[in-house]
Amino acid sequence: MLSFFRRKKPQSTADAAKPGSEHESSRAEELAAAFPDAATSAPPAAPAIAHEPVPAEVIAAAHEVEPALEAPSSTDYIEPAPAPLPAESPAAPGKPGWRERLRGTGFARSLSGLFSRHPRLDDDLLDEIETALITADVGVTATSQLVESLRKRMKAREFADANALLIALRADLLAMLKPVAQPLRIDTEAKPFVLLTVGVNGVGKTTTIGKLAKRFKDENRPLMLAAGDTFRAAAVAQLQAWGDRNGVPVVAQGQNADAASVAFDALQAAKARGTQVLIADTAGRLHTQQGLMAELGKIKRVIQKLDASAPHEVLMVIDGTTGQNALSQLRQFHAAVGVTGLVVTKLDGTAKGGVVFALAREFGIPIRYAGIGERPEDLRVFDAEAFIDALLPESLGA
Ligand SMILES: Nc1nc2c(ncn2[C@@H]2O[C@H](COP(=O)(O)OP(=O)(O)O)[C@@H](O)[C@H]2O)c(=O)[nH]1
Ligand SMILES: [Mg+2]
Repeated sequence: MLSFFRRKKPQSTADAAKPGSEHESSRAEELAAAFPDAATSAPPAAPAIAHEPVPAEVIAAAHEVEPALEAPSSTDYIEPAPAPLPAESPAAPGKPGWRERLRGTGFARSLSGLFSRHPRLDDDLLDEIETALITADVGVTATSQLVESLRKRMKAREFADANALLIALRADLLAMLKPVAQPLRIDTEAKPFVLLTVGVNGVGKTTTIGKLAKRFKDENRPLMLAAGDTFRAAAVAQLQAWGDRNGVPVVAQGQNADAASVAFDALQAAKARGTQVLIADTAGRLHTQQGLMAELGKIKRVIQKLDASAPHEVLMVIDGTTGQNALSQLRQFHAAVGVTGLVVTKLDGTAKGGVVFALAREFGIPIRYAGIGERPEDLRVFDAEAFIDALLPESLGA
């Protein structure tokens, strides 16, 4: 395990920069120990010792038209790392499958009994389907479209029986999800590939980062995590625990640090070490909290001071139990930072599941992963077929 915690934030920039200040004396050694390969990969202009861990002008300038940034200063991470723990064995494939995990969703439950109660192909069956879809959060517009199309086809005698209608419904639902089932591709040209996670409180951002850390680690990708949720000390510790478990370094400044500066420091560190992927956590915020939403924009701009192409993925985590409110969340976050991918979590348990269709239909933003449990292997690459099959098995109509 390798971890870096900032010892104590200097009181002021002036203090930090004071030659011979307590912050300066041992930094060169600490830095060398923490980043053994930094000397070869850091840009030559970059000073080896940090005098100003958080370039305030960078953050300030991020709000305006920005001047060119000086070569980045480095950080003052300390605490020599204990020996790395061996990574856990790779996530076993084929763990409890989608169908087993999604059985409890509102979608699966409301549709499972429907075809056996209404084996006849008639308007009642369509009405029941309509109610079930709306109840499962598919949304009124999407549901009406689906049901009206089925009704037309039924009147045109396209379906021989209820089972044929079920097959058509499955195909229509699949067609809604296919375009958004686009897995995340790590561009290894980006050094590092910066993944910024966003979303409201409690949706599963930190847990998802932990699961991703395990996944990337198993893929032998050098990676680093940034503890950008500085609102709660527990949030930093939570990320740190995931880092420890997977032998992944975590860059943190502790509670109440400036989230943008954590991201900036982490990106600097990741660049210096030749890290392939950097995942930044952020504090949860309500999409209605304008100040906090603006802070996300600031994090993004500060990151872009070091790499104009970053973040390479803005991954929004959405709680699958949220229902239609997920749509307004995504709208606001997208407006603030430009969401490029989604993770829908908690699809095990009591989620209705239908919100996935509503999101796909309204935004067309790629859905990268689905969270179907709390263990590391429960973050699955979003698979439209597996998802439909779990919610609406073909066997329902048999
Ligand atoms: N059942 C289930 N729980 C999850 C999933 N993802 C996250 N959680 C739980 O949701 C809670 C909040 O997660 P956390 O990562 O702290 O949310 P954050 O505030 O967005 O960082 C924790 O108890 C997680 O274990 C999931 O896919 N399924
Ligand atoms: Mg969190």
